[in-house]
Amino acid sequence: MPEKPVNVNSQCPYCGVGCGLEILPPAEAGRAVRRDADGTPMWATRGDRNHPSNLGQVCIKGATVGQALARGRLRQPLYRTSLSEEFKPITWDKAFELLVDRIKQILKDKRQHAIAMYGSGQFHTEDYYLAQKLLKGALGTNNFDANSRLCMSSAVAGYSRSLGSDGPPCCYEDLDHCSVAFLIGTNTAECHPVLFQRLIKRKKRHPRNVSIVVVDPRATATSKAADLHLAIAPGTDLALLHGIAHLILRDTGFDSDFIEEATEDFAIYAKLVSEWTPDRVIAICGIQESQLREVARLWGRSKGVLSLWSMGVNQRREGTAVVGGLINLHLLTGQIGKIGAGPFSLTGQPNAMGGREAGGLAHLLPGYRLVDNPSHRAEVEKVWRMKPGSIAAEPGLSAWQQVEAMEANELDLWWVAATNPLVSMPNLERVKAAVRQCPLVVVSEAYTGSETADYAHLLLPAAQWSEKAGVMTNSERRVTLCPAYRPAHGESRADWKIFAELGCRLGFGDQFNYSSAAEVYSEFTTLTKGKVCDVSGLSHELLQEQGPQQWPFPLDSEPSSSSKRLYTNWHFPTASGRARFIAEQPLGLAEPPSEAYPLILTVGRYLGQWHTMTRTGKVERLKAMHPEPLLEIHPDDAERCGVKHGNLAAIRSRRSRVTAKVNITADIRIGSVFLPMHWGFNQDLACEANALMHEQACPISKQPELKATAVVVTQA
Ligand SMILES: Nc1nc2c(c(=O)[nH]1)N[C@H]1C(S)=C(S)[C@@H](COP(=O)(O)OP(=O)(O)OC[C@H]3O[C@@H](n4cnc5c(=O)[nH]c(N)nc54)[C@H](O)[C@@H]3O)O[C@H]1N2
Ligand SMILES: Nc1nc2c(c(=O)[nH]1)N[C@H]1C(S)=C(S)[C@@H](COP(=O)(O)OP(=O)(O)OC[C@H]3O[C@@H](n4cnc5c(=O)[nH]c(N)nc54)[C@H](O)[C@@H]3O)O[C@H]1N2
Ligand code: SF4
Ligand SMILES: [Mo]
Repeated sequence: MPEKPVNVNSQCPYCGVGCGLEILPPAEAGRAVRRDADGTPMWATRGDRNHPSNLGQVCIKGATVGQALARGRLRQPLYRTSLSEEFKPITWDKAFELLVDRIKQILKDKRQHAIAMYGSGQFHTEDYYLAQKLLKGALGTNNFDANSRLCMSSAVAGYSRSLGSDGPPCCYEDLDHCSVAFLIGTNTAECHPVLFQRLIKRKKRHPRNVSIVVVDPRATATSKAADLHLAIAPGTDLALLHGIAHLILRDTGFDSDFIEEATEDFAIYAKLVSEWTPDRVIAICGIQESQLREVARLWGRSKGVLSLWSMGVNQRREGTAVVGGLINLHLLTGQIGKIGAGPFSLTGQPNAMGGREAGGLAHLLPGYRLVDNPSHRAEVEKVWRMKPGSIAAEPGLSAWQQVEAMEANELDLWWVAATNPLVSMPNLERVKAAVRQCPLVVVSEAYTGSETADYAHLLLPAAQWSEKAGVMTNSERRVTLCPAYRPAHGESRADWKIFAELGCRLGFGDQFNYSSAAEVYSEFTTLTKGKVCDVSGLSHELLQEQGPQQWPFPLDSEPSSSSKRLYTNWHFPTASGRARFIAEQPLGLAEPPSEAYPLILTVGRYLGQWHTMTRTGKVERLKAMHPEPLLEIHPDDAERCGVKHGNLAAIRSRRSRVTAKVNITADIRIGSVFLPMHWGFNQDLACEANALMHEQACPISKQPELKATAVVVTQA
């Protein structure tokens, strides 16, 4: 065991709901021991009744995670000098020597910005934190970005612009109290199932107390439970939000006390939305006026409006503006900082929130600090015990900028950890060509066979969740300790340990000398003192003894006494203390349909699969749920394109072509088609949806528009 197990409760390592799991040892009284293919005993999981975030509930992924941990693991470091060679095993010692030699050479040439790391919301906070200290502190480059750039960065930017800081202000209990749940760009039923069930249970018990509105171009398992489904045209969300505001203002549903006391820039916003008349909005969005009126009535006249959003909003070239547009409605109606109300981003990955706290994006530093703020840099350097000026003053390369840098031969070392970008990045053919040009590609990975490993020179075996201790923060700002309860496979090591060892070997022995993850966490928490995301009162020990805790949790807080909601006093962390209205004109899609590419492809998720399927693809029950990727297409479009149900179709964009079996369904809007993101090029039924997608991104959040690209569909 890497570390002594501290208890057998943990947080689910899949989605950002962050359910508490109770872990049952293989030989739990009276149960037959299930064994994996390699004979490893399998641990079972069930919902933890004492975890406040899920109260014992769990979905099929969390319930089967134990079956995904041991199969097909990477067990030792592998190396090859060029991609045309086979990998050969090397020792950790050799692997570190190789890294140290290369990095020292790069630093000697003053090319520190030729090093970049691409990390993940599936890191534990300790992994994230030491990656920041290694890159931004020891190496002097801010080129650390994470897959959160493809996921939550529009939410981060949107919260910061409107409210003055990142940080979702709500909690899951708000689902039990809201009178309207406004679900926009989220297929909650499949992607955040335990939260969805909580809402549905309430709706069934008290159907008149809560209305559910879903905004999604597709009919999904989520929209099927809604009172009102607005199947808007893809990319028209901001027009819709302005249209709702227009009617709220006109029909006096707004909260003038709140606007006056707690906001700024209202006049300019009111002027902008006055242009967004119902006629204009319904024409752009493709909905009926009665639907628009109904949703505006619900917003303007209800006690508590809770809006939930995810990738349909964030993955837009105007993602930050759409988040702003949504928060505007909360400010306009005073629906924030109170029970059952507020703008609530549903985080995708289990620790994307912890990543934000630890500064895990190229423009951030730990404790919600910013790279381009000199006093923030100085505060961090002090805690890191690094020379003043160690942290570079400019933000580093974002995810896509790292690809562009490889294209321009500006990166000498690209290190990918806990993400599989050769499936999940947009414009995959361009990514492949760029990565091939990078002289040293390092991939830290838990399993064999990932697509990104095919492009690696040095492959480092990672100990994953269950084999390493660490903490994760879920969507409602709740921090859970995830103990190590299984031995690591082969020679695999925790990501933070790899970063710490490299730091020591690069000559920063004092700064990277940690004996446990608890010690790493303890240093991190000091950097959050006095910040919005204050966790200075937390420690592994406290979390182990008292269970999961929500932040803010300043030093000397009483366990479970922390505030459940932010901004209850109407005071916001902006310069003026007021929240800001954001007035942006809608832009629509970066790549709208055309004569040659008449359909809009959107790419998303299936309930039983997780991303690139390195784990869920190994669980029989989940495989049986979704045996193959399907192209969803409306009957009218299918007829026009000449494709038949169950046959193969070819889907072509300006960048590439893929094939998939056709599923003709009236659930999808005419003019839109859908593919899942899960099947990368190493899967038996490969369907590289992201080879089709473009990389154009929101200029503020730099989050690519992974939800829409123009395609043409024909018979394969
Ligand atoms: N089962 C499962 N659950 C997961 C994951 C997983 O891989 N599998 N991944 C996790 C992660 S990291 C994330 S980020 C979340 C993502 O969670 P979600 O965002 O809920 O999931 P997606 O399927 O990516 O997209 C959500 C919906 O956006 C809609 N959409 C597309 N275009 C538009 C548009 O223009 N406007 C609007 N309003 N909607 C649009 C799509 O039709 C889709 O139904 O899920 C998390 N949970
Ligand atoms: N078109 C389109 N593209 C998308 C999206 C979309 O909706 N549409 N969604 C985007 C979003 S929101 C996301 S979050 C990304 C997700 O995309 P990825 O992050 O690429 O997907 P994962 O399969 O979760 O990759 C995680 C990898 O880390 C490995 N791993 C697991 N645990 C550990 C560990 O502890 N340490 C290490 N080193 N490795 C580990 C896993 O085996 C796996 O290979 O995809 C993005 N791409
Ligand atoms: S809802 Fe999310 S966190 Fe909860 S068990 Fe399912 S995948 Fe895990
Ligand atoms: Mo995500």
